[in-house]
Amino acid sequence: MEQIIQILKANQGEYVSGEQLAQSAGITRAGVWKQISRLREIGYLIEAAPRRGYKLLNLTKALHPFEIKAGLQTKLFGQTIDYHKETGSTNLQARKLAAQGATEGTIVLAESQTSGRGRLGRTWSSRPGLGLWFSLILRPRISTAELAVITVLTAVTLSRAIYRVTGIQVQVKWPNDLMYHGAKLAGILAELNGEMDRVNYLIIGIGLNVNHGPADFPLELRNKATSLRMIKPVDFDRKKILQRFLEEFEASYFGLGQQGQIAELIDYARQHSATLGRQVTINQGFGKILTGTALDLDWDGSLWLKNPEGQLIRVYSGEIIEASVD
Ligand code: BT5
Repeated sequence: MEQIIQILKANQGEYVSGEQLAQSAGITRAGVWKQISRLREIGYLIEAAPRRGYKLLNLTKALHPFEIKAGLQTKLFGQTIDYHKETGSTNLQARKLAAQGATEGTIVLAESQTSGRGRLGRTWSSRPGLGLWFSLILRPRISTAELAVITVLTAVTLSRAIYRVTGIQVQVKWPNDLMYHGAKLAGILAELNGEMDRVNYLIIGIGLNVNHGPADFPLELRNKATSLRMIKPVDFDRKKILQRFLEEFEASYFGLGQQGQIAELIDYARQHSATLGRQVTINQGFGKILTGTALDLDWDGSLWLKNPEGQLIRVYSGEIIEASVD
């Protein structure tokens, strides 16, 4: 199928005969017809005319692995893609693949999730074709104490990719949401398999709302969620955002050991923070609630909070349940 679409793409807008396609792909003409039907199912607009052959009129908007891999400038990330038109949760599927030995950099990608997951058992709304719903398999050679940096790295590289493709500058809400003027644009779900001092694998799940209109969100999210298209009225190419993210992510991830790399990521998160300088309430689970002013991010991604008694507290995990609005 890949070969057929490549030939049609190289001749987009022109007819290519069935004979020529069959010869180039080393299959029969009936085989060509079958593949054309499959490509149409995926969403490519292909015209067929007797005696003239096939003409590609329009590319698919679907996130087909060979569309993603074409032109992707990475060594590892996204070079293996497990693609689903629909799945329960890409994080669950990625965990399954990682447990079976999938290599680092493998991604699981879906057009739609029927039970997309957030943190703490919450759900993630993942409407078909409108967003990027995917999970990365990582096998970082660091201790579990250092993992918070990878969440920062994910949020920062996703923000950068969004900026480079769309020109939209988003804010990073500690520890792992991307926001635009108080509305949630993207969420990150990191799930670990390992022991205290060793990581077997880490799954980083990312949900980014791309081409939603307000009515595409469930009612309860309508004043809390946003999409790139709601920020800037453009039909964005999800493939480009994903490719750019994979490139940014890979460069930063492999640069983690280099001096200055982490500081640079933390600096970006500081500069584009939706949290710092604000009065916040943080739920750490098990009934532990902290309040105070968010002062700064430390080198490992932890948050410095000044509580009402004036004490400085370093917070390693939790989630902000309230934040004052400017
Ligand atoms: C997160 O959880 O923000 C992490 C979301 C990660 C989703 C990705 S999609 C690919 C991968 N596979 C999965 O199954 N999951 C990951 P949390 O901080 O718990 O936020 C969840 C809350 O965000 C929900 O309770 C809603 O209030 C809100 N929410 C749900 N869907 C949303 C959406 N599409 N956009 C904005 N907010 C949403």
